[in-house]
Amino acid sequence: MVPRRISEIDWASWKATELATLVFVHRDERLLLIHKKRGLGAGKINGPGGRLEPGETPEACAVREAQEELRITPKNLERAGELRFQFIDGYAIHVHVYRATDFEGTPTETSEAIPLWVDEDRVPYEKMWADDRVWLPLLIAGTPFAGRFIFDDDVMLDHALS
Ligand code: 8OG
Repeated sequence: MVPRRISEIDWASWKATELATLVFVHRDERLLLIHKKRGLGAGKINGPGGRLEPGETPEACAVREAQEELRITPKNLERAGELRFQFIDGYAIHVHVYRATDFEGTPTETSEAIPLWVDEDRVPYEKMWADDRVWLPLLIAGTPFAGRFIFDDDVMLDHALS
């Protein structure tokens, strides 16, 4: 059966196809976002991030992805929350989300992303993944979160947040 509701999945035995990270630099009431040029979610606004390489820790992945996508090194990463996504085609991704208040380097456009600073109260949710408006306000407020989501392509069918 293809699950379309959160309650139809046994989350205790749920396994992700892939692990990934996101990192949001949050400084002076602004967030450093990216216009993503390629990969899953190309064309959307997001935070820098991507999938783990073999043997890599989530934190190391978050730093590497920010370096590759924006040429910056985020400093003093804090765990902000985690997100579990089940797509109805069977793909599943588990995302560890980090927040950083400092970074080294200058945000620079790369082949993967264009940097974008936004005011924390003007986040362009209409250009982001549908779930982001559920949990990004918690990251901005400094409240830990754990979210579970079911997607059909990029349409969010159901979610639960704790
Ligand atoms: O390697 P690639 O860049 O394609 O990895 C996918 C990235 O997209 C990874 O950083 C995790 C992130 N991502 C999802 N789903 C969602 C989502 O619903 N919201 C946000 N903000 N990011 C997501 O895979």
